[in-house]
Amino acid sequence: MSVACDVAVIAGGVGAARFLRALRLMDADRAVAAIVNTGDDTVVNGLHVSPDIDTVIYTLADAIDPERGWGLRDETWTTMQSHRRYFDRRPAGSAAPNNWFNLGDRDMATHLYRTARLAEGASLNDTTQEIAKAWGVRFDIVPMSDARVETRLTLAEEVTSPDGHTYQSGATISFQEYFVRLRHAVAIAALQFAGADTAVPNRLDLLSTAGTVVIAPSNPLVSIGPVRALRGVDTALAARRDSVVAISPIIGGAALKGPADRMLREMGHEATALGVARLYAEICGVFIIDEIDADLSSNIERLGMRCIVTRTIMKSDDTARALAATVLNAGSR
Ligand code: FO1
Repeated sequence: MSVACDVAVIAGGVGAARFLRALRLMDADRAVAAIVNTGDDTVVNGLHVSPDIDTVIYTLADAIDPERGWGLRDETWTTMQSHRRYFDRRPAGSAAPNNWFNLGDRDMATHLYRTARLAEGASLNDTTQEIAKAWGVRFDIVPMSDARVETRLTLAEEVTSPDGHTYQSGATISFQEYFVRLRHAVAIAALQFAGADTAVPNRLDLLSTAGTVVIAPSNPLVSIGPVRALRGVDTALAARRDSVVAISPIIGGAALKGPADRMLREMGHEATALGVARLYAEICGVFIIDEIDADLSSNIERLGMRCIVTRTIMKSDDTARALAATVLNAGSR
């Protein structure tokens, strides 16, 4: 069944979740769909974890831990602590509970539910709808595909993780090994989205029928990149380029959170709003940058994009609402 929406947001984790919350603050009745990256998904302790989906749902439910930006507020960690008894008993290479990816006691209920539903044959999309509704979220939260697409990173150097595991230069690892186990403190040489060439995107129709498409202020390479790698996504965006609005996740040459700036440089791009605009020029007609980057505006317009300069750091609810209003005004067709 296809239901049109006013706004479709291509989303990663924290930055996208905050922007979606801004849309909700502005107008809770607007029909909004978020197409969310699942390249970060992982199996931990046998449980299917979808970090970006859960960050979006928990944020929209006002249940997210605001400091960490992931997991639940007022969380407890009893199960995690109880795993410690077994850590030293695991044979090498065992996938039994690790001591570097933290699952809170309450958060775990979400992963148990998702894992059980997937095991009985439900799709990731249906399961996500059920979880979102259970948290009272009215926006349509859509995993980018029901098929497994795995973001993998090739290391540019040898590195030892804080828990003592050494990875050789040239090793290819999962996103969570890079992000959590290695705390993204290692240079990367290559990126791939395994499975993206055959995975069927969910709700591709939204990208054509939505009044406005927004590319959220998320990492352009590992949050937006996996969605764009799916067949038909870039073509659908390019066909309605003038009403696709992107918000730069790079402000003053740095990412607000996470390794996007370093990663851009390592992958041969400029770590500025202009560098991100270049990555989006074919698929996006309006590019929103922060006031601090106003001097980049004319170079961005030379790429054939309309550039809007405004406050993009959603420090207060008022700034968040104002950003959402600017984005929607700019992208309505
Ligand atoms: N991020 C961390 O830095 N450390 C963790 O132990 C961790 C656990 C975790 C559990 C569930 C979940 O939904 C997210 C979690 N994250 C953790 C965040 C997450 O891995 C990353 O922020 C995203 O993948 C990046 O978008």
